[in-house]
Amino acid sequence: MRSEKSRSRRNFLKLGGSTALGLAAVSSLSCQPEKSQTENGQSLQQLNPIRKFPDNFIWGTATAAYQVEGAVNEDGRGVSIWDTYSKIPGKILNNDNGDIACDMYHRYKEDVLLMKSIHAGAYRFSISWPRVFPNGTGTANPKGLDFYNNLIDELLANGITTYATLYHWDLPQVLQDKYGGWQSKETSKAFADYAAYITEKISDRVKHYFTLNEFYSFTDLSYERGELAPGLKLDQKSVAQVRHNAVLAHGMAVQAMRQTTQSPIEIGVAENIVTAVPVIETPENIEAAKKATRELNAGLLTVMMEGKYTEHYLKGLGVNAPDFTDAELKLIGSPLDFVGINVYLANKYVLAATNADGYELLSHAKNHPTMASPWHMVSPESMYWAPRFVKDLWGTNKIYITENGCGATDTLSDDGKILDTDRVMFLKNYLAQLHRATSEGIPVKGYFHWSLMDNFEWIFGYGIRFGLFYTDYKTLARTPKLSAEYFKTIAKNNILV
Ligand code: GBH
Repeated sequence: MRSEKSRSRRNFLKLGGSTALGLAAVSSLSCQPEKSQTENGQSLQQLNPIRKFPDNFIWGTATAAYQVEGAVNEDGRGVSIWDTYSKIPGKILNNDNGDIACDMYHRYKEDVLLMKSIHAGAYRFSISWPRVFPNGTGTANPKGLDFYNNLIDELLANGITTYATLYHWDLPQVLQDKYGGWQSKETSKAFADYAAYITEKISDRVKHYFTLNEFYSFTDLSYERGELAPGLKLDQKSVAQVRHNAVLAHGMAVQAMRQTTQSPIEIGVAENIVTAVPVIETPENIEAAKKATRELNAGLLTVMMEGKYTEHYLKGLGVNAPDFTDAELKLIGSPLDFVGINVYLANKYVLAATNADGYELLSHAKNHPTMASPWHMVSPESMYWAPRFVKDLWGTNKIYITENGCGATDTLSDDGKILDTDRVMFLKNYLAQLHRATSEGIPVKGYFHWSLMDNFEWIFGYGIRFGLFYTDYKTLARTPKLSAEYFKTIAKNNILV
């Protein structure tokens, strides 16, 4: 423990030694860089008043339980489908798994200080369902909850607002074995019970909740394409049912949480919205892209916002449409307090068309640039159009960007720095579009960077890094990257730089 600490401190010193990179990663070293930052901050505000974000805009970071916690066999945690899946040879790059990950389970106090050092005012973390309910349902494991209680207390003591995600893909294995996971409404019910339990226990301190994260990933990619846990390749009808059971879980949870909360809370979703972007911003193309965005999300975000499936969606599925009732649709459309969207890219570019749909979807050109993840098309405009269409389509008055960031194979320079100019470039461009949105009055209230630190990147294992902090997976030391300094400058001054 002690040697870990001094190791990370040494790394910090290397980076912090230069005034330009004066990051206060460790509180005891914070005095000097803080001062120059404040002066710097004032001049920034004077120079660029027009670049300010709205007052009280929230700058936070995000992680997910299986990707950072490690400690998979501790304190009574049950097995999740990701424990199982990551152990199947060949599924994960280098056969990596989340057994240790960033070991945040033991290092959360240090990590809260990292957040503080970059002026992150909020933290979006996920709760591991099998830590709290090792068997998915039934008797809770108090030690599992203790970890989150401690984390929450530590965050609040450091002035960091807590945003809890209840499901970030780590389904209890028991529910997969017993019910086929999301193939059954039993899993939806179990999720609602688990969610109700969590709000009952932590709503005295946690006021913001996201039900489930990125439906498409844990439905289609997991049950149809077999790319993510549990790695199934089911038929269309079964997958449509999986999607339906997932949004049903969301709706049931919203209702259940409102019943058990101890005090007023805000509930939303954290969805990887499929974003259609007008390739040329004419009124016709904008209208077409808005229409396309509604249809491209029909089975997930759209039904959660509207409480009904679009005709286009049901027609497209035909006999493969899911089984559902009106009462279920009503639950699925339960009113939310905000909408969270993960924004990484423009999934499609759009032109207006005279066909029946009214739009034409363009795929990315062959040489469209990507970041290190092969799926990650560089498309900063998505950061404007995604929240704009959420507002225009559904009249949402509170939106959070629950994730944005990019992967890289960051390497350390000889003197121990991580000068991730690629990530800084990425952020500058995306945040400029976010600023465009807020300055037009699109009600984005906060931004959570994915991720606080490098972590287990699902099938890419530890091979692709998304952090503002570099994780040394041998020593588990965390070192701020150049992008951490960039984030800090923005978060501290609430201004686009
Ligand atoms: C998020 O997914 C996740 O919430 C987070 O856990 C993850 O670490 C982070 O982003 C970075 O990946 O079939 O070609 O589309 C981002 C959106 C959607 C990206 C599914 C990967 C699969 C590849 N993800 N996509 S593809």
